Amino acid sequence: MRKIAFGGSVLGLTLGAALAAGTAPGAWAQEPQLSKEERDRAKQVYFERCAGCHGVLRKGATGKSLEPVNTTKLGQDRLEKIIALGTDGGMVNFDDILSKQEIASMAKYIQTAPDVPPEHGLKDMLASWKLIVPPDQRPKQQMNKLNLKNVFAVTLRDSGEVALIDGDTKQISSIVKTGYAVHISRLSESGRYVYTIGRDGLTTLIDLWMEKPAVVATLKAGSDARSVDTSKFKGFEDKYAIVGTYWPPQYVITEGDTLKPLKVVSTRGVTVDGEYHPEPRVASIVSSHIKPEWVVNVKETGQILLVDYSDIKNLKTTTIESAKFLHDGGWDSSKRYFLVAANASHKIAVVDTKEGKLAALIDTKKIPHPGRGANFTHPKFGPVWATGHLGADVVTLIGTDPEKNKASAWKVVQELKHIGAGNLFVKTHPVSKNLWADAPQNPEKDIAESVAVWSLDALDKAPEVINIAKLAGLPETKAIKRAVHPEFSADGTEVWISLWGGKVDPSAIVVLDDKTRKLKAVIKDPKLVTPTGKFNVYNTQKDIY
Ligand code: DHE
Repeated sequence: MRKIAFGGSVLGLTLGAALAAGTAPGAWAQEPQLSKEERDRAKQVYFERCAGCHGVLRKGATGKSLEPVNTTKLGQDRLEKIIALGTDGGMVNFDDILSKQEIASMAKYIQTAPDVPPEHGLKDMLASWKLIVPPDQRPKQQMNKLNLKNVFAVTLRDSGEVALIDGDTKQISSIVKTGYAVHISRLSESGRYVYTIGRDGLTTLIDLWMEKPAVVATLKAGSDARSVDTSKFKGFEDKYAIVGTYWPPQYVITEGDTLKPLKVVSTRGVTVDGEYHPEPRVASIVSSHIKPEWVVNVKETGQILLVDYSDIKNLKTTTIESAKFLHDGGWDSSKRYFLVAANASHKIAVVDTKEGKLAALIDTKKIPHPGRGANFTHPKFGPVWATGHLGADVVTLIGTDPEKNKASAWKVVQELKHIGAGNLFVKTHPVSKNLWADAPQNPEKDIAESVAVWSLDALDKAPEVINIAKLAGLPETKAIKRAVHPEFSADGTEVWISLWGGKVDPSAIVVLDDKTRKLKAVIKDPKLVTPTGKFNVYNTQKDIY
């Protein structure tokens, strides 16, 4: 059975696929009954495992609709089987994570009306906001000896923490408590502050100038979130941050150095198909370097918002129609164009942020998943941006230079044969001659534990395949040690790759020399619990990828 798991939740082609197949009308003539305790537990499991793909209101996104009108047609037995065993459509099995009783409860729960979590407006945010160290009590200069440019903020997914690792010595300099199943970190324009977002909406501000970098403010921006960024345009450095939430569907603009919430904007509205959607979640957000603007990608509507933060009282927003469902993306090398995956449409949308217009909508192989993508100059086609795919075994190269390489611009110029489907992240660096791609969601252990490396000047040749788990020399465990998220050091000479095992299994970060592709270091520590994303301060600050 081919299964592509994503995020502990399922990559929704799952129950949805079965639903679309239209199985026999359900055994449940009326809503299944759950005790309060059973319902509370099921609600929690749904949030932790399912909502990411299927939506809080279960209207479907990357995963299809799980509304009772659909699920009751399948009936209890079939739902239990799907949840336990997964499907060929892409849903993972949950029989290794959930007990039989929990699976039965989940099957019942999704046949009942969805729970609607409370809204979370400015008043709630202000009540949750904690200013732990006010700006005037913070250091006036860097108080530690870290080479801040080369610090890595590492997501410790299942412990809800971020490890700050000194890239020069490979030592953990601090571990800070963040939100539940913490997702990404971004940097302020100055490189002083790290902003981290937890899946529970807890936003954490870390001051790297303190003797021991620590949390100086937190804000609960909602109950479900994935994205955060800062104001990077000249004159607005470190002034604002923006947090996008899945629930409630909205974004909040905050003060950059305190996280004090200033303005909340709903993203509820009409999809590119002209239909109202009650839960259009904020997916990726990037910050322009050429204008006082954020690019806010709204998943369910397929609308890309250019939010002008120069006057937040009179907020001006350009709404650009693209395709559903928007997920992750990054800048081209000129930082004028932003490329984002509309993953369920198998397309990449390109926004020209200088003109404030859609530049192109490009068809690709199944489920593009770029992370932020990778930029380099192709020997034949000029500047290109690369994306991998969850649903296909290729890395797609798209031309990004409409001025000097017009014939290649916004076209798929090459598809590199990858080691398998299930890629999440690709990466290169301006000084590197290599393109690195992972495949952590591939069902085959060997593939999921490996990365592929192409030489940029020999892209027609098969990539070198490196088994990262074997290199690390960790003890054998049942859980796959997914090799995930290549990230470069600030000088572009090293590639860091996480080995993401089970919560109680040993994990590690493996550091390779980019030029020789040989092992340089293995960072192991019992405190490194499920490391996934790694954000090098300088590369994240400057959007180098
Ligand atoms: Fe992510 C980025 C959403 C599962 C690791 N992830 C993003 C972004 C979004 C997103 C919207 C872009 C943020 C931005 O740029 O502003 N991710 C989701 C989900 O909805 C999903 C599918 C399911 C869920 O329930 O969360 C999901 N993501 C995962 C994982 O399971 C991963 C692999 C491991 C983990 O740590 O949870 C994971 N996502 C990441 C990483 C990035 C990311 C490392 C940042 C990539 C980068 O280089 O910028």
